[in-house]
Amino acid sequence: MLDTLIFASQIVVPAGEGRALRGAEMNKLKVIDNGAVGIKDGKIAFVGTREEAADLKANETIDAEGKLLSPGLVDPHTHLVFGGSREHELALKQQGVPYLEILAQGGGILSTVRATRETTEDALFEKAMFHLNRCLTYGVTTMEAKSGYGLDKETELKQLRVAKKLNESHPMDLVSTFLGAHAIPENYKGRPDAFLEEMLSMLSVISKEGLAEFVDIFCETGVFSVEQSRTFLQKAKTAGFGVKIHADEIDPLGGTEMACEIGAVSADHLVGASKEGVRMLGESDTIAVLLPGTTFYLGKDHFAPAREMISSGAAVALSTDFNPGSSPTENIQFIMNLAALKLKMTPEEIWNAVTVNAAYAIGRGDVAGSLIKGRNADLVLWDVPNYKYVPYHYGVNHVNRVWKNGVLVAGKADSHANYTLSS
Ligand code: IZC
Ligand code: ZN
Repeated sequence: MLDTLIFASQIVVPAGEGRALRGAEMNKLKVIDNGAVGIKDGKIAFVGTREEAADLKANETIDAEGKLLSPGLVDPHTHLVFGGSREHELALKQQGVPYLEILAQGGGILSTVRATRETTEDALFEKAMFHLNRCLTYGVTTMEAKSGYGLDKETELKQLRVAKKLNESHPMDLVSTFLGAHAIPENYKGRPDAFLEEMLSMLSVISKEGLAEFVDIFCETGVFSVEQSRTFLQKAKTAGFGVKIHADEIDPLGGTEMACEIGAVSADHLVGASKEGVRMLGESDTIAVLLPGTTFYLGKDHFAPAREMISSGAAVALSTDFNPGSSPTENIQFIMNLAALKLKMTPEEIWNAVTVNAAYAIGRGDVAGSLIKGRNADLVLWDVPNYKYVPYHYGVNHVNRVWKNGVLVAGKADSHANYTLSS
């Protein structure tokens, strides 16, 4: 006897074969028309067609005729825990002041650092919880959360502890990344190497308290150079962490190549990745995490070369980059729209990029991002007739209901339950 059996007009079943999908594989997406998914004890217990499910019995049966069912989405790059907000910077942006100039003047990331230092752990927890709930309503059931708004030991640990507590108390699975190397704080101005040493000295306590799995760095003009980033990440790797990098987001410094050379789990942004960087991505296991929402919000016309990356054989994932400065949005569906319009990715590539590949980008490919018997029953029911519809109809939330580990966590059992979009 199953706990729940859900019938839907179409089911998205990304392959989860033990690694991320790369190159031309990304354009293949298994879908089951008129399918069914069974849940037992919080795990996927059945995936197949309506006919194959005919004899199955369940305590609860949901007939979602006209709707799409998919795995819970995975958002692999967010700056979830922060104090304050930066709406005052929008006017500066409109006047043409560049992102890195705002940072150089002590604003941007440093403005959020001041606010985060001033916010209590409890208040940070409540604020992040608010955003986390919103992410869930957009269909995300697993996501990454970075620190990086402390830039001192006390506040970095405060952020990481908030993420840990959220992971323990919220249905979302949160994967934690230490981004102490996010900017150079005022008291270390002109002494980036000394600051990086200070952040490295935190790794033992982070490791001991289980506060992060990954270490990340912002490799950018005026922040950390490629060589500083390489040394820093290599030390983090030696200390047992998986490593990630904010690379070639604004200026093309060559962080993409370095990420491939040191075996980073992911290299993120990559807007300015060189031809050589793109070629190397195609030959390495480093996953390219693209964040078109950030490029859009920074008002740039040039987006990451996703097509070249996929042609070179790279594995591409997509993410919101949710943060209070360069990408204030929890809406991963809008990122799917931008991936279609600005990165020219196909609907199949986009679905693989927000499920299986995003899961591998944060070390969760074995439990999330696919619909395979035995995996976590993380599911999204969509008010759309087919998978191509989500990247197409933009700016709204298409989610009807979300299940995490088999439990309904967003949407209501009766919300739009009988509503189907007529074709
Ligand atoms: O707060 O501006 N790029 N870090 C690197 C960010 C964007 C987040 C922010
Ligand atoms: Zn980021």
